[in-house]
Amino acid sequence: MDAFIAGLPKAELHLHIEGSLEPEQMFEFARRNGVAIPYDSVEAVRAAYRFSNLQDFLDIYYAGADVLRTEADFRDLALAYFERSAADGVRHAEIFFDPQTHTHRGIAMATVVKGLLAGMAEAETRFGITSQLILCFLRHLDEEDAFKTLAEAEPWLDRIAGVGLDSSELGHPPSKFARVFAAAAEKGLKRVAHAGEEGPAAYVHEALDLLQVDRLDHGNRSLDDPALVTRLARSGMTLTVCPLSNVKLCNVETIDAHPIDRMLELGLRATVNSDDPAYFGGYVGENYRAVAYGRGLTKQQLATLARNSFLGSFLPDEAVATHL
Ligand code: ES4
Ligand code: ZN
Repeated sequence: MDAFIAGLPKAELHLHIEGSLEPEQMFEFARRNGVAIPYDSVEAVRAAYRFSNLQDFLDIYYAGADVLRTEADFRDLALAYFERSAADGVRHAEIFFDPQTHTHRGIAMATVVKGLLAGMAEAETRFGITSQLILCFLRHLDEEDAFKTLAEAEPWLDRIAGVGLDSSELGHPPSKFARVFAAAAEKGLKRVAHAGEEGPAAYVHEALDLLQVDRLDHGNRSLDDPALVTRLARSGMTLTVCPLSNVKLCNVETIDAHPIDRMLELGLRATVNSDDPAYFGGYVGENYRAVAYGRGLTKQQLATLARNSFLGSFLPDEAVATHL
């Protein structure tokens, strides 16, 4: 089964590059940048990764990102992610980055984007893995800050595939960003949003109706609303599901109770992704293995999940066809 999973060509559609910062790399970047970190050892960092909800995790994740200072840091971070993912059979990745996490501490948009683009180019040459960038707005910040971020990204928009929405979901509904997403659409950008991770099915409706999303990140809570499930299935909407993340953030009790196969049975175009692999216990291969064993998935179901990842990607149809 492990060999079958590793051999499946996959796309990863839900990955926060800042969430791929491994503790070892955190120490390395801290040392080379002269930044202090509140941990004595790699083991102490890993021990701190126990979360009871999304906010618990976000507090630690934003603190960890403080070691990222230079273009080289962002390049090395991305390259390490692509190397691990390529080993898991990932052929294409559409990666999120959170510019506001960096611009708010004085790191320029150019530093972040140039570093990530350099890592992406090098990964394509070295590992044959293609990739695209998705700029995420932090939803706990206001609309004005999101507009400012979109303006700062203007010089790079021809190299950014789309915009997304992440961070603290409860209390920050998609409606708060309807105008920013409309502006992004006018610039020809794709749109995705985290919705129905901790928030209610109503937030998924808003993401569809007010943000006009091309893809839904998580979307688990859609299962509470049968009419919404029918709508998502009929429209062929892709859900970027993150099994180990769901368990770590206590949105699903155990991996054995994960609804990934129920989603497939309901006709939803579900995919398997790692979200924040350094924090949640594994890269995309580990997520496939977790649901394969936890839910007893068949090879056919696993192949459907992998196929869905290309169908739901932002690759042009001709490129999708080469992966199927
Ligand atoms: C995130 Cl798991 C998750 N949810 C929302 N926002 C995020 N940013 C990074 N990981
Ligand atoms: Zn996420």
